[in-house]
Amino acid sequence: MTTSNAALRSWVEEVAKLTRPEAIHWCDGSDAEYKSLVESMLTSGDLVALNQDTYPECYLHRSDPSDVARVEHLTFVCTPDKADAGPNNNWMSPDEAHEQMDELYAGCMRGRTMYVIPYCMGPIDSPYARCGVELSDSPYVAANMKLMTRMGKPALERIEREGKFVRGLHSTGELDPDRRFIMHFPEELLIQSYGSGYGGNALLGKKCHALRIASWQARQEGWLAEHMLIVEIESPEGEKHFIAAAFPSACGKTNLAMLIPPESLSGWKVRTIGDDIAWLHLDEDGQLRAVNPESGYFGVVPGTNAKTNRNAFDMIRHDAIFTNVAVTADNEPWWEDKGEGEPATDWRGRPFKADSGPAAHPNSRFTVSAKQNPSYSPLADDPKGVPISAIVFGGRRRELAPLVYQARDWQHGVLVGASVASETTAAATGKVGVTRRDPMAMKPFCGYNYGDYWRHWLSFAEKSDKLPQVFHVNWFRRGPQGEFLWPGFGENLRVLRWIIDRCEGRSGAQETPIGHLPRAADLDLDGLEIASETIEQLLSVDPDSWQAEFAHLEEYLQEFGSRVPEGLQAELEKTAAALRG
Ligand code: GTP
Ligand code: SPV
Ligand code: MN
Repeated sequence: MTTSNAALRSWVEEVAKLTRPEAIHWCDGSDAEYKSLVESMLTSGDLVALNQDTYPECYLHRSDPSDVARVEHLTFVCTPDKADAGPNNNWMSPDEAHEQMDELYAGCMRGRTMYVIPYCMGPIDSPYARCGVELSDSPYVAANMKLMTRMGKPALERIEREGKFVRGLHSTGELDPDRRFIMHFPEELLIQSYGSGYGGNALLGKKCHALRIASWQARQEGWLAEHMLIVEIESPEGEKHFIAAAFPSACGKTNLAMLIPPESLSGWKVRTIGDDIAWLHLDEDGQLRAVNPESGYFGVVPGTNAKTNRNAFDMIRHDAIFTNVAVTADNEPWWEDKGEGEPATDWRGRPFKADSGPAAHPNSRFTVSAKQNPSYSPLADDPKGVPISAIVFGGRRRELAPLVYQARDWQHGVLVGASVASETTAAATGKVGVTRRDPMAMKPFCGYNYGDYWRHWLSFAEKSDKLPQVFHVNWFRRGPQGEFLWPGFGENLRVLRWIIDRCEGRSGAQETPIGHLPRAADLDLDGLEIASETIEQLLSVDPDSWQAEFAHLEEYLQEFGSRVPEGLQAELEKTAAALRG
């Protein structure tokens, strides 16, 4: 196979000359092709078959133990001017990065097959969708891209029609952490990744293209590329709302997008549009609309069980790739908080020992097609996207941030987004549980200077008077014993309900310096067993702690110097003054 697009043809030739693959395979995205990729990985040992009676077409991939998460310290944005990447990114000059990468790529695919993987991010016939081509020597990448994106022939045909695509070059290399880099060249619409086979480092359509490169393009073109789930909520009366929510990695997006209503709210219906990324555009009426560029999920496995997320639990019972989970004596996948079975072998394939850490890696993942989700919304394929009523930011904060609050207006909402901070998780290498600033949950993914990004966010107020309401949530407040104060998961619908009612002007709130908070009476807590003191605690704002938080935020914003927009600074000063009373 080849293509009528000359730029693609010559790029493939040029890369092959540099990397010297033994064979080149153009992916057509067919089911037969997926099957043969799986077969070849079963032969090579890249995949292990799980119990085919209880988990049909499910496979396990054990990655190199040094290669289990995103590597933020090895991820770079390579712009000619360092200030354009901003203090929020690692930077290298494009010349230096190219030289370094060319050296790594030289001959790196010898004896291997290079897969040419054309993909489309977004519904294939959507004006908002964008295409890319990933060249990779990993069959695991090719198989995952089939599950996660609209991959193959239709994508290539769109590229041939439009002539435009983002280029992504990936090689697994030696999996040596000292020879590992994830490079972005936004001005060349180019991504180069070497030395890792893990999700966000290697599946280049996802974080590299749909967030880092796309956020750069979105700023130039007047839209937003965000680390957001998109969820559809239908009331018992048939009223529909769509909410987009940005939480940092492993902070609850997949779970919220697949929520199952608690019994007392059983007339409500919740459907998933997306679980990780949203591309947001204003339509001709000034309505913000969202598409999910992906068509599959690369989700956190630990914690998934019949009570927390029944939809996901059922979804990963067939046709799924598991990465770095444990295995039971019956050859079923196993993970912490699965709620059934017990591990025989840990994620590294060693006999499980209770005293040598968790059986499944804390960042073990599943890959499945979105079509397998019992709560899948067909609107995920709507080329127009869905109209967004509310934007919700959130983080993992054991203290301080209340269960929910609402921003006063768009400008304040941008400050609320910019003030997101969260405890780090196993999704990226490094220490877990350290609170860090993570504006809009985009710290690892914003492909340009955060100062310019906040300015771009603020500019939407000039373009529309119908922007969504903005909120902040925190499902992760803890009590003295480290227990979660809020039950979370399905019960989060109670908070979404208040959010929707606020958008419709139907529910009450109290004004505080940080924004509008519900009183306990404003939340539907019917059928929920929770002490009233706990609710009070979840809905309290402590001025002293918030003053300290704002001092910290102000210090953080200073890192961005004159790139911080005046509107954001003014909003910060307004809240800080209100907190001082
Ligand atoms: P990425 O895929 O890394 O972007 O993560 P995500 O934001 O989609 O996170 P996900 O929904 O996979 O949740 C991560 C972890 O948080 C899982 O172990 C969940 O079980 C847990 N979690 C999700 N929602 C809640 C909640 O409402 N309360 C509590 N306590 N834990 C939650
Ligand atoms: C995240 O880390 O936010 C993920 C997983 O969604 S990855 O694809 O590795 O980025
Ligand atoms: Mn994510």
